[in-house]
Amino acid sequence: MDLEADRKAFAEQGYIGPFTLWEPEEMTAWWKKTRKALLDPANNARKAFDNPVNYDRHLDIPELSRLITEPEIVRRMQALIGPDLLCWRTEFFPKNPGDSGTGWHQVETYAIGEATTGMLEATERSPEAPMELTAWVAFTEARKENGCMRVIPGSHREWRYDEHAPMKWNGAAKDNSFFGYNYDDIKLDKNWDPDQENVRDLEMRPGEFIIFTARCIHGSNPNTSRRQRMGFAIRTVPTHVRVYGGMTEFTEFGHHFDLDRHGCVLVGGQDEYGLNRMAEVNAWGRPFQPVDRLERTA
Ligand SMILES: O=C(O)CCC(=O)C(=O)O
Ligand SMILES: [Fe+2]
Repeated sequence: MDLEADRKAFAEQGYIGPFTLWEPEEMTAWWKKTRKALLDPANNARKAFDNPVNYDRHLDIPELSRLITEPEIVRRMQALIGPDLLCWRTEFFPKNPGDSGTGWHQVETYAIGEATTGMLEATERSPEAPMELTAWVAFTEARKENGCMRVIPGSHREWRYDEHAPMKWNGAAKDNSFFGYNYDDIKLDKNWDPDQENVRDLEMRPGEFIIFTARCIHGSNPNTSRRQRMGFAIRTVPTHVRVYGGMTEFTEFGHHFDLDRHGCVLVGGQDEYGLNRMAEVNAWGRPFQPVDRLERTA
């Protein structure tokens, strides 16, 4: 791991990678086994949310509980936004054959859709440093033809969208919308066209991952192939960020989410702030295993 090179690349591009977490055969076998857990009704009863989009299954599927603390991922994230890190959300991003691409978007506090206040609030702020990261792990092959991620390198330095302006959900993911929301509605300069920028496709083999700030404008290609693409997003914040402050529920993508059983997971370092409700163990009673604390670097 060359963390110094990572920091440099991240400052320039807003993302780093792809890196290899596991070899393709290993990931393919792991995912074949793990995906069954998604369908198991016993697991379903333990879900943190009753929702059709499978948020936060790391709280109830042991394989995913372990994945979020993989040192290959966490150590790289620590080098970018600090040693004390919480995982506040995970999400599956399937693209089935025929699915449209994910439209360009840019967020930071996760004020998505109708919401005008974010789900994340930094209590300590250095405007230069992003306050959130996502590791997007390829559970399957992700090629241009089956919907790999794409980014606009360097776009994290300039706001092109007003993330706190409300958007209407139109019920369907189509025409490069963001699962039914259209970020064109909240573009700051209506004449600016993301497709005219220097777009980079991030093709990955099964078992590879990237790390990015959601401030870096990103989306994905349509799946024009016959193979599913499956990505898994691990979202983290430093411990000084308040997650879901004061919220007990929210509505997103036409679905209702109850936060009763939500907890953040410490994935690295320690939590000296105590701002958030924490999940110490997964639904099977297994403690989460944060990676060793890294030395703070000046
Ligand atoms: O996988 C996709 O299509 C989009 C992923 C994304 O927007 C994210 O992880 O924040
Ligand atoms: Fe995103």
